[in-house]
Amino acid sequence: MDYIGEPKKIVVLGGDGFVGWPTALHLSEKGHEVIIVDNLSRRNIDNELECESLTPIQPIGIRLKAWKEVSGKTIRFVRMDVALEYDQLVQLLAKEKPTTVIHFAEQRAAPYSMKTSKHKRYTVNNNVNATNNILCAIIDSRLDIHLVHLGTMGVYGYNTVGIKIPEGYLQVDIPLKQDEADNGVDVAKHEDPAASKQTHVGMEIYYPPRPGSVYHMTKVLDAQMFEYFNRNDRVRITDLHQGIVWGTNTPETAKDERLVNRFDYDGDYGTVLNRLLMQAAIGHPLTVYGTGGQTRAFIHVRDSVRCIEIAVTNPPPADSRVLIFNQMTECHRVRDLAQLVSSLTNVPIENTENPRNEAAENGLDVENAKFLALGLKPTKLDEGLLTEVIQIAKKYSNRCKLDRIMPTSFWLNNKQPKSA
Ligand code: NAD
Ligand code: USQ
Repeated sequence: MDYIGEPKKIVVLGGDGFVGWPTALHLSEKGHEVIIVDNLSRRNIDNELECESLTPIQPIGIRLKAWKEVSGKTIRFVRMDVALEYDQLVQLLAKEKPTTVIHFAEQRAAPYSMKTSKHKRYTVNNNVNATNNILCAIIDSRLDIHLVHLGTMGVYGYNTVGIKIPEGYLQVDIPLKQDEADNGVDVAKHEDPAASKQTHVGMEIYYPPRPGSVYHMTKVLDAQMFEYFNRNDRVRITDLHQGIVWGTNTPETAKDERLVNRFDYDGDYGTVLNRLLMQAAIGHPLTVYGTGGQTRAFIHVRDSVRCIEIAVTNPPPADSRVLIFNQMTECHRVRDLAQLVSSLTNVPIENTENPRNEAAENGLDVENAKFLALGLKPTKLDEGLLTEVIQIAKKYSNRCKLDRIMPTSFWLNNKQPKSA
């Protein structure tokens, strides 16, 4: 179904990446005008790590040519470093006058962000500057641009709380101490003096952040910048706190081999479910860190692009605070996923020492009512979809570098290699 209504003009920052590329195609398919901006740093990190996407991704020029051939639609590409090339960014916005900017342009791997001080500093510099630049550029452009940012569920942290994680904001009710209540303003004229004073202060605050890596910390800093620039400059912002994305292809990337999406499987960029499925495909023992008691939120890449489309077509009103969605469809414990994959494939599980500094076990329950209310039909993890990813991994298994599967980044200094 094509998008009905006013088509948007959308700049996709980071549109050559794992989520950005299928999103750009999906929005183009729906009739929106799309311009990809990317510095291709992710492709350079492939060179640094000596490990490429399992699927053979084409150079951006070939990708865009293939899309034109397949769909008849044009996506333009601008090579630019959003964290460093501020003037070019302002000029781009002034020239193109987009209705929407989607911001994927960050270093997104938690393990990579913990590798060495160099990687920590790169991740903070790149991510925080990119976000600061895009916010300032929107303000400098004097255009009413809607910024849609990919945040992460990881801003909330993974300590068991016992409540459903709300969508960004938490209602709190703070009891006043006796002296605060005594000095407080009369809330009502009442014969009983004790009852006439305010005893509690209610407010809505950002859910307390508790990032679990330097990468996740940059997303907390992003959220703080959004709060400020939205309050001070009235920038319209949607922040999407996304869970772990799994799967590879979407209906658009599956249209032509040259459009195939990334499939990261290495210890830095491979995320857990795709890693387990790929390991199953080649018969490698399934790498469960620690007890596998970590519970995380997940979303299939097809739903991820749909959620972003929903966010783009439902901007917050002009005077709205930052609109925050939890972009996930289901929660799973790592060991349950491993058991499921193992039972489908007979590949054994191997519990390895956890390279991360994280709770061995945690519960997680997440609110995602906003996307459901706006029409998201969740793609739930099922055997068919798991098998589909295993088939893709099998198809390209000759490209797998076995020595890139085990983790090489550690959260604590005493585990880092000496050369770091
Ligand atoms: P990715 O690394 O595949 O893509 C990011 C893209 O941004 C790359 O193409 C990279 O070259 C580009 N980029 C990075 N810094 C840039 C800069 N300074 N200037 C211009 N381009 C730059 O990552 P992804 O998996 O597609 O993730 C996209 C976004 O979604 C990230 O912000 C990430 O934090 C968020 N996210 C991803 C997941 C996931 O599971 N993949 C889950 C939750 C949130
Ligand atoms: N894990 C294993 N075995 C593995 C890989 C990971 O047990 O082989 C465990 C980890 O210890 C962790 C969990 O699986 O407890 C998730 O790890 P992950 O690498 O799949 O996800 P994470 O590092 O959190 O990062 C990914 C994306 C990031 C995004 C985040 C969403 O790379 O960009 O922000 O998922 S979330 O996890 O909800 O914060």
